[in-house]
This record gives sequence, C-alpha cells and structure tokens, in this order.
Amino acid sequence: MFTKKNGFILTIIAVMLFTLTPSALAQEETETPRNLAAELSYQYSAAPNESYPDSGNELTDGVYEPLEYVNPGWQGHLRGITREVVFDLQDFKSINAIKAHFMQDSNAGIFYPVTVSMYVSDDGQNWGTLAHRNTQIPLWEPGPATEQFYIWDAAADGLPHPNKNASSAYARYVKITFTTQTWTFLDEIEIWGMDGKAKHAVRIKPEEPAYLEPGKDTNGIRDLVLLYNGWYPNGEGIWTKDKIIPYISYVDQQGEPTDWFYDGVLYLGLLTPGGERNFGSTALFEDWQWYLDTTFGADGDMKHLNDATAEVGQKLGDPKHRTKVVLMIPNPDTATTDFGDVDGDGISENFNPDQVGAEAALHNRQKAVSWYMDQVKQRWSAAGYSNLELSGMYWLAESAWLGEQFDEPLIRYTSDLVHSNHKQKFFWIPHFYANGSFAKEQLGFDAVALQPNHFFNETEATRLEDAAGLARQYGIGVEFETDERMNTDQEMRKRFIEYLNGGVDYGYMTRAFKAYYQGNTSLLDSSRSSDPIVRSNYDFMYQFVKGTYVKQTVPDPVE
Ligand SMILES: [Ca+2]
Ligand SMILES: [Ca+2]
Ligand SMILES: [Ca+2]
Repeated sequence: MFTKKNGFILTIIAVMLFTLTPSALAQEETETPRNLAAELSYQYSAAPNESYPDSGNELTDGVYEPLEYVNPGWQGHLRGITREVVFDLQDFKSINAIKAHFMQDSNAGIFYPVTVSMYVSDDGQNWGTLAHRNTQIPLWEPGPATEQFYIWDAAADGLPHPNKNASSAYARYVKITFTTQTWTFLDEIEIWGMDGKAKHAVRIKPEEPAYLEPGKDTNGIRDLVLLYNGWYPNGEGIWTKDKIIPYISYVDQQGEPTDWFYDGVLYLGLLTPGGERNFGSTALFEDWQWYLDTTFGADGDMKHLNDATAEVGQKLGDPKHRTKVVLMIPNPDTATTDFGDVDGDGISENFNPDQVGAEAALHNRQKAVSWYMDQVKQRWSAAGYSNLELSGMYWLAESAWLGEQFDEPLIRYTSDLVHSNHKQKFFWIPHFYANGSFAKEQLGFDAVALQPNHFFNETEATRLEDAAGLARQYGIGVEFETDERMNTDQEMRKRFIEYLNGGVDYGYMTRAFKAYYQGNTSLLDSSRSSDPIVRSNYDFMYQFVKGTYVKQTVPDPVE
C-alpha cells in the first residue's frame, strides 16, 4: 500500500522539481510517475447535491480539505445509485496507482462508501476491473470526523493480468465508482502513472458486467428459497411435509401440486432452544448439536422435505425428482469463550483471539466447523434420502472483513472443506452494506446473492436498481426479500411487487441466480388464502420463478 498522504506529498515535491528544470531532465520526466489526473476535468454519472456542489474540478485541484464538511472544496452526494466518475486522460497512458479520498462524519450523516471500485478502458465504454476496495473503517462509527483513502497500487496489489511482471495498466480512461449511504463526501482523486507505454504496461481485458447465472457455481440451483428451521416459540421452525409442498411445488387453490416451483431449499436457523442464544453469534456446542438433531432427526426437517418431494414427484409423474438442499453453517463467533468441548480432550474451545491468541482462536473455530461438516456428511449419508441432493453449505454471517486478521482465513478453510466434497458448492447472502460482497473468489464462495434490504427499510426508490447494478458489477446474484406483511399490509405488498417488477426491469428475473427470503411462512400463508389478492402474491411469485411474470401496477396504499 501507499504510505498514504505523506508519501504522496513527497512524490509531488519530486515531480515539481522535475518540472522546474525542464531541459536537462526532459528524458527522465517521462519515466517518473506523476498524477495524471491533476487539473483534469471529469464526468459524473450524477452531479453532487446542489448544497455541496463541485465548484469546478475540485477532485483534481490537488487540494485536500480540512475534515469539515462545510469547507467548499468538499462535494456531497446524497443517497441513490452508486456513483461513477470517469476521467479521460486524453491519450493512452501507463497507470500504476489510483487513490480516492473520502471523509466520514457520523454526526452529520456523512459515511464512507462501503465499496470503491476502479476500472480502466480503451474507449470509455468497455471497462476492465482493476480493484474493489472496502472501507477499512466501519460505517456508522461515532466520534469525530475521519478521513480515508481508497487505494489501488500496482506495486502492492498487482494487476488482474496473466503477465506476472505487469507493472501498470495501459489505458486512456479511468472510472471510479463509489457506493452511497446517506451523505458521501469526497474532495480528491489521484491517478498516478506515466505518459506513453511504460515497460511492462499491459492492457486490461474488459468485462461485461453480468449477474451470476444459475449453473455450475450454484450447482444448478436457479431459485433458492430460505426456510428457517431454528427454534420459534410458536413452532414455526418445524417444517412438516404439508408446509413444504407449496414451496417445492406450485399448488392450486385446493393445495394440489400442479408444477415444480423452487428448485433449491436453504435450511437455516437463528434462535437456539428457548430463544436463549443465536446461531449467528452466541450459540454453543450443545446448540449446534440440537440444530443437527432437529434437521436430521427421524422426524426431522430433511425427512419431511424428502417425503414432500417424493409425494409431489408421484403426483407430477416425476418420481425421481430431487430437491437441491443447502444447509447453514452456524457462525463460530470470536466473542465465544466457552463453546464446549468439540474434540473430547476435556477442554472447552475458546474462539476469542484476545484471550487465547489469534492462531489458537482460529484453530478452535476451525475445529468446530470441521466437526459440524463431518456431522452433516455422516448424518446425510446415513439417512439415504431418496429424493434429496445435498448441493452445498451456506455461510451464515452476512458480512466479511477481508484480511488475515479477520474471518477471511476461516471462510477459506471452510470453503476448502465444502469443496473437498466435489458435489458441493459454498453459498453466501451478504447484506447490502456488507464488506466483501464483491470478494466471491477471494473468500472461496461459489454462489453469492446480494441483499437489497429494500423491503425492510424505507429506502429510496432506486435501491433495487442500485442493488441489481452492484450485483452485475460484482458478478453475483440477487436476494428477493419479502415477509408475512405482504399479505396483510398494503405498503409492504407494494414493496413486494417492486421486487417482482425490478426483476423484469433489471433482468434478475430471468438472468440471475436468486435466493428468496420470505419471512417464515409468507408464501405458505398466501398459497392457502381464500382472499384473491393474498393468493395472487403466491401466483405472482410462481410466475416470477418461472420467468413468466408480467409487471403489475404498484397499488398505492390507502391514506
Ligand atoms: Ca480537491
Ligand atoms: Ca464543493
Ligand atoms: Ca477441546
């Protein structure tokens, strides 16, 4: 990485010295990196907000502003679609570093972009990715204003090119994109490099942004519905055959299957028995054992899913049909200090790096995951389900800081375990502001679907478009989101319809791998409803999964 601001100031001074003595050093000048963006104009996908405008090339004037957002040299972008800034360097140049400077001031509603992406292009139309960069400082962190550079540096980070000696990207255009959350403030972007073609400068192959399509990476799953089989006070987590049938098959008003429906089912749980702990954080060894028992027991969820598939298969004249199953891996959280004795050596495993050191904590967490995966394997093969296929495992934690000191090594370790069974893939559904949502390959995930989080929050109308755009940018799928309120609340039904319509408008209905969060039983409820409006929610969803849904007018809630 660059040595941040100071290193740059030194380099700027060096460049200035060269410029002051033109004749003698003209030859060297072409070989000394300089800020190619200095004083350049640039194109925005959307101008800054009128309250915090760009007074003219603020991003390339070389001035870094004090960390006070009222300073006119900052510019502020308010919510909405991920922004793009495009620089035309006027000619092909050799680019070896890019840095973009942002500030965060939580008290003023100014937050860092979750992700800044950097691209180069020959023609300003087709773009090759140089890097995606996550914030290194959490969003929403209280306290005084802070600043952050998002940096790509060829020397430290390398280039996405097969030539290992590649030292810079040879291109004419540079694009920087940044995500927004409330206000986003930036004041400077630098593009470092040299005029002309430097030694080992390479062209970066453009990529067509595209969703992750159903196929090899998803084990053939197109539409993966989430069923929560953890503990609920009202027994909602128990998935009997009759409750499952309206998910794996489309049922008529009488509850009779007439077609297959979701081709994949993800089982996952949140609460532990009695609601005492959570599988995302505090669950203990005994809870993990309970979850396996409830999933694989003689009268457990897998047995019911198998029975449901067999019954539907008989009715549809397709008795060999198999439902594809994905199972969660609970999160072995680092806050857990007394998990339980996984390996029987009399010592309870401690996942906390502050207490046992980073290496031992990672080792203990690996031990728990490894044990769990072994159990799944054994219990699955012992049961011999006639109509199920174990297609993969699901990582429950919804965000991942990248880096060896965070969960990255544990996720990669788990990925290797999943892939040691060649028939399985590794699934993940990061939330909208998650770290690492672009880092599918780096983390070892195969099938990733981004949560738009539009259903639950009163987000801007553009959120679905933005999530769809980011999913294409990162080459991942999309999560559909709804819950029981779609059947009872007009405003929530409107949002449900927006997700359906977005699938047509942004192409994720037919082209993307999708996961479906539907609360606990929203689709089951709508399938059984005698209210034609409520029942139509189920029918629309079925049409959406089949790719035949036609956009509906979004009904306005009654005031
Ligand atoms: Ca500036
Ligand atoms: Ca300004
Ligand atoms: Ca032990």
